[in-house]
Amino acid sequence: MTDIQKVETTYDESQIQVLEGLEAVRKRPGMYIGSTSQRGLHHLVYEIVDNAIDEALAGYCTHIEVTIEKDNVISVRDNGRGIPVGIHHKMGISTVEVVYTILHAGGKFGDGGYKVSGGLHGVGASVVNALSQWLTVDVYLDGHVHSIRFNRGVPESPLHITGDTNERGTFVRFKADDTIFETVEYDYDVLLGRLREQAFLNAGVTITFTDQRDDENIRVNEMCYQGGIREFVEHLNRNKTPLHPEVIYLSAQKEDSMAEVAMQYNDSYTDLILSFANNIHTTDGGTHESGFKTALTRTMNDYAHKYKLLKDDEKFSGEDVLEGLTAIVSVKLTDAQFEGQTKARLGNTQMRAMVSSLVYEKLTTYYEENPAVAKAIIEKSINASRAREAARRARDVARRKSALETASLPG
Ligand code: TSJ
Repeated sequence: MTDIQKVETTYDESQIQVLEGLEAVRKRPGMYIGSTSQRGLHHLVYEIVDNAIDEALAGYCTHIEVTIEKDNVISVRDNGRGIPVGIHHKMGISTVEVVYTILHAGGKFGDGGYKVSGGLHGVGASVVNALSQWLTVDVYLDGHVHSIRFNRGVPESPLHITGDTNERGTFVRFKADDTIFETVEYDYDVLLGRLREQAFLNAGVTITFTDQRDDENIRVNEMCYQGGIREFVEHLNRNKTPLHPEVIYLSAQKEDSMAEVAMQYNDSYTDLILSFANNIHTTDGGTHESGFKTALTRTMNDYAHKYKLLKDDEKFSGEDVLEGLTAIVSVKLTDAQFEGQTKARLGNTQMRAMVSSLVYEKLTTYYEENPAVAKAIIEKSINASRAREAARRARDVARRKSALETASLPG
């Protein structure tokens, strides 16, 4: 068999796999993007942007442009290396086609495992492609523009050169399939919130987000945060009164994982703790978040006892030390395991230990070096603790009183 025949054979077999894969996504879209509501629609944008973010994390891309064009067409452009345009050695088709047509194992809502940063590119690109009426990719690489267009996931033709360029990067445009989604109308503010969050989580990356749908009201937001999650906390506390001027920032790195925490107390009575694993918001927390809370409570108790701010027999509860706290806990790791119904809780046990020792060790040092900050924070927790104690006593009194009244009722 000649080489050419071999390639063609592979192509035919993979074509069948491809069509079956795309069909599976179109049949049960909810499995891959959660739902076909506007929320699922927004997921398409996140999936594509995540790929550009990965390129930024790998250190090759500094700028990502996201645009809602007229007629709710989405375009995403990065200035990274460009998806490789060569023929994929196993599949016998261009890597771009592989990325867009082969389902990668384990969608986020499928069976768990999510590969991120530096690993496989295009985890969700094929899903977006399958759920788009049409999708185009232009790769700017080696002086040429390499282009391909898909209709409901099926390529019109192989990747081919359509022009010359001095630029580098990847440009993706797509129109969501209105036969699948309940609506194909994007909400700018919802997407803006998520893109801003990504800009905070990936310090130094510029994300430009534009809405061109209404000529009379074109919106543009350019976001780049050198301070990363420190600026995220400042942003969340923007309408509050901080108890200490600086956001506390703690970070640690191990072989193939990293953890960072940014925190600042304000004079309110509520807490806001957002946790992320591989840039994914873990709304149900998990090991990283619980490691943070445990270590925070322990650090505060140890410090307060050491400086006699609490009596030996008194101690802060977890709730006491959270009052007025705004914090971001962000971890990056290979092979993140997402658990629970919504896959929004991190399960990797090593992150509990990593975050808790990071916080215990570095926050203790921070308090020792910044006693004025420590004092302001401890005072806040003491007040929370006293208020809780007073409320408990008032409840007890009320209960006893009502028990007495019940006992003395006639009959
Ligand atoms: F996946 C995707 F198609 F959705 C997509 C990928 C969408 C967008 C907007 C950007 C990208 C993307 C992929 N940007 N940059 C890359 N980079 C690579 O795929 C790439 C390039 C070179 C090398 C290498 O090892 O030389 C490795 C990778 C992963």
